[in-house]
Amino acid sequence: MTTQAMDLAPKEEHAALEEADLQQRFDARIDAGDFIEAKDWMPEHYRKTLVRQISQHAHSEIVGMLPEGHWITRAPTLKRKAILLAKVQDEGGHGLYLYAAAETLGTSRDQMTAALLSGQAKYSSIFNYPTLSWADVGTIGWLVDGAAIMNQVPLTRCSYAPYARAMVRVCREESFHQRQGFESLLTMMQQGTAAQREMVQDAVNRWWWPSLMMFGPPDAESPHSAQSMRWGIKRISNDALRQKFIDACVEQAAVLGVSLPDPALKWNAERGAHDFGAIDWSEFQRVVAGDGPCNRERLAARNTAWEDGAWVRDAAMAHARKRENLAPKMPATSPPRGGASDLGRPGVERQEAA
Ligand code: FAQ
Repeated sequence: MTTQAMDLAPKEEHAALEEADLQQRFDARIDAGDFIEAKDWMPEHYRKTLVRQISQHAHSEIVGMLPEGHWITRAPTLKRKAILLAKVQDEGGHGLYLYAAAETLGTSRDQMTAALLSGQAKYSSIFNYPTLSWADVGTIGWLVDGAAIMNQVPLTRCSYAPYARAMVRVCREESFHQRQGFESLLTMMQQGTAAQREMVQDAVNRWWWPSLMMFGPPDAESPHSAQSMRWGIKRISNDALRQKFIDACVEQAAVLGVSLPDPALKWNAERGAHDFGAIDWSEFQRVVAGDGPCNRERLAARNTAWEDGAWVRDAAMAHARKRENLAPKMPATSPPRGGASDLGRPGVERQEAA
């Protein structure tokens, strides 16, 4: 061993001991059900897992605006249009809270946006299906928002506090989204024509199976579940949430007067839950891999929106620069603040805004 290596060895040993101590304390906090804040020490794998899940979630909210957005100019009444506008706007807001939560972990919104626009990032498979009729809007509210709530309520107790806090508000709004969808379908089923009732049934037939896929692969094939459950990021497994969702929907479908497109769906008294048919996981894999009915269309729409918004970002950056030049010069104690941080091109670092 060289003299230099001998000098380094105790330092490395010390760092390793310190890391082990931090890891032990982190594990103890997780075991005690404590929340972890952004400033707290956390293992790198925990941080990466959160960025992966939260950014995918944020992208889902943003891409999720597209299928319903298509119907804003086609809504049948002023009331339905106002509700739909508010809902789509809420989804945009959810995306922003979630990007902000992911940013607390050290990944910039520009990096996340770049990953989405290049097709590298995942977002929920459900938003790669088309909205063919007005009944699809109500069905998305009922089933897609319903599945989202089922999955997201446990996330309000997620061990990472900024994500958990964001989810509290998101869930309140998703609850309104689910109710408006159910009420829209109920109106069509109870007061509509035979053609409208058929339209609802057709929409439910098309959205049922993709909604079940929203919960992710079966537990036995989910690579991340075990570790995420250990860390208290996920509180309930993919399969358990899927089952809860199915059980809730059976009762709601009966109230609506629609059937669910699964001949194997049957109450199992022994299990105290419904049995259901096989999910086509090959379809799920295809959609997640980019080959669903609308993947290309969705990505193209997001890229066009990004390009069309360039002038807004440029104008906001120019405004921020102007304000900075006008502001009385203060000794710099912290980096300059102001909306400009989120306004650069994806992948371009922030110095531009300063
Ligand atoms: N689609 O090992 P797991 C909404 C990926 S928001 C695409 O089980 P994990 C609101 C997964 O990412 C809907 N990919 O992974 C709304 C992973 O890929 P990776 C979104 C999926 O993370 C309503 C791989 O498969 N909600 O609807 C899907 O432990 C109406 C292995 O899977 C959330 O994101 C899928 N369905 O569990 C907006 C909630 N499922 O990273 C507009 C938060 C799995 O290895 C209109 N996220 N994958 O490349 C979660 O709870 C979890 O991330 C899961 C997946 C449960 C989605």
